Amino acid sequence: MATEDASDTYAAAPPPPPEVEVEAEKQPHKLERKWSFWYDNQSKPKQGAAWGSTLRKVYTFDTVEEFWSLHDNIFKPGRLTANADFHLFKAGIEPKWEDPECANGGKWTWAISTSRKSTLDDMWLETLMALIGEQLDESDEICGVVANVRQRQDKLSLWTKTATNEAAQMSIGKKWKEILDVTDKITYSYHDDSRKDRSARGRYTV
Ligand code: MGP
Repeated sequence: MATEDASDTYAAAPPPPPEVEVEAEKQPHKLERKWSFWYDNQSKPKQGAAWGSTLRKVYTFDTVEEFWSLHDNIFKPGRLTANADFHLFKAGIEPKWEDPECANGGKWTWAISTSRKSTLDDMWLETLMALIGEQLDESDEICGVVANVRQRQDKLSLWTKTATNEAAQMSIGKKWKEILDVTDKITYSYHDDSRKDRSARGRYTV
């Protein structure tokens, strides 16, 4: 009897007016935080130009709709020829060793062993979705992700904040490998080491 009463009440409730429903659909879906997309085209470097002189911040966004619009229009690194970088970083953090949030950090790097550009695009997208969806437990540790388009080998790097926090970095590295669904070894290097020696060895491996 109680059930019948409840369903009667439900059936008697008036449906929301159609204009209210349409308004709700129009609301953009907010992300947990703002992200900035950066682009660096190094295909025609000027003689003697300092590193970073071609790095540009392109767009900052904080909704799912903006993310997909960017993805559909410009977010595909595999479309580029060579010597260009795509970056997606938390808004307020510059994709440079010199940024205070990155200065004591480092990066996990996955060197892509296939020349299929679709692999770079797919893994870039998987990583972006994991970042904006806050899928990594240590999300405070994350600075952003970089896609390096190179003639010899494309790379993806996940930049984090505190290189010496081995436990956090290992956890991030393992999770990122799960997201990428790869068995290749990936290596974590300190920015501080890279600054001193371009071919410095990595510190952690998963
Ligand atoms: P890289 O692009 O991180 O290394 O740095 P990679 O990918 O091994 O080299 P590539 O030839 O495939 O591009 C390459 C060089 O760029 C470094 O040795 C630095 O001279 C310079 N560089 C790179 N980063 C990320 C920075 C940075 O954040 N700040 C400064 N000042 N220089 C950088």
